[in-house]
Amino acid sequence: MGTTLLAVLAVVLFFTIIFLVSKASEMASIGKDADDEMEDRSNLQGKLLFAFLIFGLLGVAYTFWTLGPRVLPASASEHGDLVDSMFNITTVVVLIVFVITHVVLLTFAYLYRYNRNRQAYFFPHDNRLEMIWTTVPAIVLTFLVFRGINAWNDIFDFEKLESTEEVIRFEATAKQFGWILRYPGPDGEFGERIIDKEHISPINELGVNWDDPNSHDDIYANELVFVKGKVHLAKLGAQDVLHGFYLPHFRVKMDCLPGLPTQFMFTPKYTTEEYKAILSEKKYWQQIDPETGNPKWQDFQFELACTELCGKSHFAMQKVVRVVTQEEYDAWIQGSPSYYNTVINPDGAAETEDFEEEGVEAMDSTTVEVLAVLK
Ligand SMILES: [Cu+2]
Repeated sequence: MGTTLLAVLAVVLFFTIIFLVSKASEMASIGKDADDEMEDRSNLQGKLLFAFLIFGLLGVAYTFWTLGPRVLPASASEHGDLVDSMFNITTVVVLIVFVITHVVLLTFAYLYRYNRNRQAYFFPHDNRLEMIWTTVPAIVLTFLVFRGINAWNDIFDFEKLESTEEVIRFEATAKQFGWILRYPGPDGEFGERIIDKEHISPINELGVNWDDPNSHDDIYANELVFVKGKVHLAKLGAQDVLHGFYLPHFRVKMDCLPGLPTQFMFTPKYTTEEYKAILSEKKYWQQIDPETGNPKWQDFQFELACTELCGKSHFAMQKVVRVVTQEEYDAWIQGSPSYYNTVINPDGAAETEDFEEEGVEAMDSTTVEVLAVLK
């Protein structure tokens, strides 16, 4: 509150000074001829614009200096380095253009301010200049766009999935306000979903067909667990409005749309522990967090967030993401009870404990029988 008041006072003071200076110069010009007056004003404006340039550039440098360490740390996924390199190239190109144009604009305003002894040079058109400032941006932008298209094609090349043996698949369904995260369980197959009134209910929000034996070991997780070095395929959807599936550290961002499934493929590069070790070497992350008393890197966790302003509790759409080794992942899958066994059919849970070995086959033969009868 105190700082806000100070900031408001500073702004008011700044404009008052500007107003008084201009008033004073107006008073001083009384009695002078028109040329004198014009010269005085031009002088003042030229100097102010030049000062604005210097303060502005210092401000830019200051923000880079202070906010730079807060940008997202190194990419935690393989394709993320490509995204980062495009971001960096674009930032450098834009920064160079920004600095050159502003230096020229504001320095010229000062250098060529009104002077009664100087005749303005009439310079309406120049073909060479037109050519330069048309072709140079065209070439640079074409380069950026082509790099972007190549990166897009590379990141969304789903044919890669066919040549990959083990793909970790999971489903993230967004709703106001949370995520339903589903893993296919030990059998690696998702249970079928039927989106209709008969299947969707408060305890079956996804409309899973429980007659499909693949559904019986599906896990509804409270966090996302990834395996380092494995290809992951996220199947995304939404139940109400637009949401955004965002894994900032993995450079993954994809909209979740009601009625139109989307997907994203990525490969984590580090486990959470390895990533923390990387952060622990950065000065910003070594700072002590006043809330916990620990260095910032120590309590670091990857996160899933929603990036679509989807309603009043949009901010609460957050989940923890853990990246682990294959063994830890297998143990987690084995140790997580399936939704079917805990919610849909809790009484049968004991009998189907060996579901993974014999259960699937037993179920399969039942399905075959049912199908035979139906025929
Ligand atoms: Cu949302």
